[in-house]
Amino acid sequence: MTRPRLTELADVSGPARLPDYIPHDHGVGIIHLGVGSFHRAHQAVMTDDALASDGGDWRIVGVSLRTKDIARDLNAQNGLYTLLERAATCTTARVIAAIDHVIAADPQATLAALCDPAIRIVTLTVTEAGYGIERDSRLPDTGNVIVAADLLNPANPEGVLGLLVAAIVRRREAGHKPFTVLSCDNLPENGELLRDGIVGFARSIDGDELANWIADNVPFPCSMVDRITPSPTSETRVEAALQTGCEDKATIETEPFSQWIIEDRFSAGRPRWEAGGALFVNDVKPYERMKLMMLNGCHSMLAYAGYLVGWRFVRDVMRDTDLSLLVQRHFKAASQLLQPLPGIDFNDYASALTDRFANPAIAHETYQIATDGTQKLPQRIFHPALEALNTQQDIRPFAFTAAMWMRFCQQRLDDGSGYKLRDPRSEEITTALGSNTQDAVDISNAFHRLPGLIPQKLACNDRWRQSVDEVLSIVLDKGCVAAIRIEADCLKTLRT
Ligand code: CS2
Repeated sequence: MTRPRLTELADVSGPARLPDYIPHDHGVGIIHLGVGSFHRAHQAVMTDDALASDGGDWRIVGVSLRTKDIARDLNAQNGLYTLLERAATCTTARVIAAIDHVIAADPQATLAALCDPAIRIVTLTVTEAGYGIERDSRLPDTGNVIVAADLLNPANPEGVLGLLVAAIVRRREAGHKPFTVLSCDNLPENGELLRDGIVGFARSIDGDELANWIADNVPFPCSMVDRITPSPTSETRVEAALQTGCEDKATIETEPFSQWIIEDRFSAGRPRWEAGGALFVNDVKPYERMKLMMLNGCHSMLAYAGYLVGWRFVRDVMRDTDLSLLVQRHFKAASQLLQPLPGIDFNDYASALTDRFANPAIAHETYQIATDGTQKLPQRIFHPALEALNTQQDIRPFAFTAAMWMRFCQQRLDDGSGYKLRDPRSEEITTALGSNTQDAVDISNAFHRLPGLIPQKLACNDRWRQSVDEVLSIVLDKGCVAAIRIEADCLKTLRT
């Protein structure tokens, strides 16, 4: 049966819920860099709720910095798409109309849009690797090809830092109010990190005056975002067609849970995102630490270990009795590093995470989470491990994750089948590993020597090194299944 393409709300004929507002009655006010599935399952949805409840000119201009596919699919649908929310027992659908249009891999058009005085907020989900900021110095990463090119030619930027600085400069010259820059990526102190990168970029191209002006005039609130969003599949499209009666090439699926915690510092207003459940606080850091260390840290652990023993989805890992014990161990170790947070019980948080990870309707691939380990593990595993060492807490769950990641970087399963390491530093890792495939200490040394990755104090600590090397040698000698069994058995013995 041929169905019409989803292009107008009037096309929808199924049970999907429609927006409670008329999209074209609202102008744009936000530019979002990185219109992937996560943005469409999270911020765009809360913006849709805010438009419905409070109106305002807050529709979103999406920017896809590198690829053209999402822009092509969404623009062909006037920005409309179906959001499927998959709970364990039922799936519901709604059509989202918050996105006005998407700019596809076009830096000049992006810069022009960023300079539009109607734009009052710039939000970002460009992944941990997409910022081009060196984590230790918090300065622009001159080893990043795009950042280096933008520093040489700041009038024609292509990367995040270059585009934002050029837009801030042009708006200032034109007498337009600065926009607020709101990072929505899983990075610690994401707003402050981005501010430091931007200010550093401005100082490099134009000296202290511009850098100080930005620091004084452009707000960079931090935010914590949370919604588990697997990559859409052909089944997502089939379900969207049932729910809308339309063909939807931009549909996505996600879990029912959604959380956004934001510092309320905006230069020129904001949508009333509270209508979609956003929480505004003075300081996001404690929430961010909780989420990065408990949810994301545990995700990385179960993704590497799970993938290595053949579990394709997170929900499969949660049914593995040994791994599910290690999941609980990780939650506990991470939560012991957190300061109490009023209104939040970390045991309840862990148990809610357990249910979310186990959701049978969510097909979240371990391989998806295993991507970009060098960008994710510092905040999820290495810095927490250092904190655990400094406070005499349990380091083993972090060492176990590090060892599993190192084994994953070898790009082969125990049965010899291969897969691709998706990481911006994959070539460096492969070179560092060389032909060594069996000596745990040598392999661990190679990883610990990678510049700017594992904090020096951790890399030099004997307890940490022994723990990582021990797990890695068991994994290499006995195989991944056995290593996980041994780890879980030790835990059971400790408990009895
Ligand atoms: C995951 C996150 O891919 C990953 O690394 O840990 O994308 C995670 O699903 C989200 O942060 C959940 O909010």
